[in-house]
Amino acid sequence: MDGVIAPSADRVREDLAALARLTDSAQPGWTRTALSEPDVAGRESVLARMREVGLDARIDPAGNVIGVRRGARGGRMLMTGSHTDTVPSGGRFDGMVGVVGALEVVRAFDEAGIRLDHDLVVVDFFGEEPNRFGLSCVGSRALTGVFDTAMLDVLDEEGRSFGDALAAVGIDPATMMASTWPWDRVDAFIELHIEQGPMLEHAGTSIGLVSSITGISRFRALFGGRRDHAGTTGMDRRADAGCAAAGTVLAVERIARSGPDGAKGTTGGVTFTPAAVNVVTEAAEMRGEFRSIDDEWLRTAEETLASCAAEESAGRGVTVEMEWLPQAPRRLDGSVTEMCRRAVDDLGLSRAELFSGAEHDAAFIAARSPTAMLFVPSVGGRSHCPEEWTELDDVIDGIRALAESLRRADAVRR
Ligand code: HGY
Ligand code: MN
Ligand code: MN
Repeated sequence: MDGVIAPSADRVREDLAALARLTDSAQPGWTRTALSEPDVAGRESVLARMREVGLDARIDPAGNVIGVRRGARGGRMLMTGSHTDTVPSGGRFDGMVGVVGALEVVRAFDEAGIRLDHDLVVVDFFGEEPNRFGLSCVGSRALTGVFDTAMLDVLDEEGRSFGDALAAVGIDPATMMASTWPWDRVDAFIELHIEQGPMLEHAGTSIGLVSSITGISRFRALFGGRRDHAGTTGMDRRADAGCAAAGTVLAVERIARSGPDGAKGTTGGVTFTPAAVNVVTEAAEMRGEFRSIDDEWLRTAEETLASCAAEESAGRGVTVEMEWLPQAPRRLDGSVTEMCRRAVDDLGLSRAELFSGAEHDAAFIAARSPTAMLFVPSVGGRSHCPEEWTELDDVIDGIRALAESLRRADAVRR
């Protein structure tokens, strides 16, 4: 079956292109990082598009853009959407496909004369990617009531607090938590997203059904040494914070390589102070993460890294402090995923089941309401880079699968 809706490839192409134009042109690729001007413009443009397609739309106190298509019965809700912020120099599809896809589902439902019983809620979640303060999924954390207000005091490299950075883009940190959603009225959340890995393309498969979303343990390590002259201080008299950090970077790689299948470890940033070629490094800051769907392994990896960092530091007379921000792996809902599976089969699309090594707002929503995710293939498995690409036909198949899945979820009476 072709499905009863007919998404328009032209509209989807134009919506993706319109978002792609809102980028920080000083950087290569596509850059619309949370808290930046292009991100504000991006969310404003999504708000305008939501209104154009007839949604009752607003930006909530946590910066999420939320649009509602009223259902025939009301009261109960189905939710879909994703995010439109990007990593620095990222691509044009990560997150955008789920937001643009949701808007196209609304237009296609209207054209097909489909009115759901449920209210259909479309969300562009604020700040999904880790921001410069190290916090991701800000909007979905606030909507699900788990935003940690201690984060508001975290400082960026210029000494500005996250709370002030939010206020500068019109988000009042004092009222952010007022965004909490009535999750007991949401019967299903379904997020359409690009795979960001190679599996669907290798298998020649159209749709991925996501079983679980990875857990993540993010950390910040601060190494404290002593500033000295690089030419006159003997190698045995130094407290070089940079060397302790470098040893810890390699430990992250070693620990992840010896982890279970799918385990990952990455150091995403290291800064040395002073950054001067002829001064022994006094302080080093390192940020990184481990990922796995095995929560127990994540705890072990945290402990192992902490003892490696302590060892690298102690031998050099350096101090080390580590802060962890753990996020548990999340299994998605079996019955909503089953509805998606049937929808995909009825559409005659091929499918595979896989876990997500990428983080998603869906992991937070899944703690509150039944949640499923649909993936579409990423060319070459590339993502978080300018080369990130998904063929338009694959995006359209994903939109058809999303629409059919929502119709099935709508048919379940509560
Ligand atoms: O970092 C991630 O996994 C995601 O793409 N936000
Ligand atoms: Mn991403
Ligand atoms: Mn994403």
